[in-house]
Amino acid sequence: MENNVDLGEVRGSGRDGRVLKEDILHYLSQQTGAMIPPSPPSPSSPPSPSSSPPPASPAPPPAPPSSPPPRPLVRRFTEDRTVIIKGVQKVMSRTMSASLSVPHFGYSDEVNLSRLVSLRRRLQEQAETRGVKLSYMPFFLKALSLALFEFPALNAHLDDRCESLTYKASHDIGVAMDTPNGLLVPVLRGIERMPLLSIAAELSRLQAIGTAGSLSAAQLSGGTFTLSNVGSIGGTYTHPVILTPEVAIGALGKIQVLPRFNERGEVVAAHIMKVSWSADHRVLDGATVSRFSNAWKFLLEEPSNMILHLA
Ligand code: CO6
Repeated sequence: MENNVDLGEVRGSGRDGRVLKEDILHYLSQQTGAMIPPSPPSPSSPPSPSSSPPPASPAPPPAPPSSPPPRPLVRRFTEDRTVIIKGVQKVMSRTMSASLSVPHFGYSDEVNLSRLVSLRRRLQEQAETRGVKLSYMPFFLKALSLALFEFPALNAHLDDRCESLTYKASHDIGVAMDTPNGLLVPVLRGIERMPLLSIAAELSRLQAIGTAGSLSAAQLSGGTFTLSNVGSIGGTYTHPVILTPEVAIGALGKIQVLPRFNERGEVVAAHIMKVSWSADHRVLDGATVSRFSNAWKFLLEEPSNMILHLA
């Protein structure tokens, strides 16, 4: 009653699902993000925030590195609300509904990025001295472009009636971005001609414009393939939706340190990322997408292989 808690919303851990005091403290800690001690204070001195200030307590210990960041306070609505679907959401609703009329198939694999992780660590400082933030995306994009050279059928546009497929010469890659205005997909144009640092700089530039909410219609259209790094937020496998008239899309999961066997059969800690491709089954088949995915994976698992492709 002191905290206006609806007991129906609290999961009881007592016998027959009874709600105990710990359950309420745990529930309150989830609502406020506050750290509540695991064991309740003695029953003779119940907390009474309204009548007396809480006793001074030592600062909570720092969270271990693996624990998720504290969740922001969520304001609960007490009444239904209806909002109008407009702006970016409206565009998303229209394009995604149209896209789902395309027969999609999914293909997934995992990529061992251990070598890429150490390579990026080595190159990061040099990139910074040139004023460029070098994340993993530029490597994913460069490898994508090299794999698309080998499999041009994935860098193509299909007309509405499925009568002609246009193999696009330029690799204009849409990158899904989580912005304050919602999901936007600006296009990095001609990445097949761009060195890694230029891709990194262009990505940061578009990210800044996207965050400011100033991407133009031209910057948001005309992609030939789309890549979504949703793993920078979380998740492993997903099922991305093709942005027509493109014929394929890739979504990347979170890079996780997981046990894997090395070539000597020993268990080692490896940086693993899952990738999920979706492709238009009217013009692409599983074997082609599998070979394309292998080519992309090969370049990322042994990034020195990309050197062979430098102009
Ligand atoms: N795993 C773990 N950590 C990651 C990953 C993955 N996959 N990717 C990036 N990061 C790290 C990255 O290294 C940065 O850490 P530091 O190096 O320590 O600084 C950090 O996450 C932040 O990276 P940042 O987002 O700033 O840069 P990045 O170039 O990797 O990504 C971006 C740029 C625009 C792609 C990204 O900011 C973004 O918006 N990602 C979300 C895209 C999105 O919303 N996709 C969903 C579209 S809908 O796909 C969809 C099918 C459905 C699920």
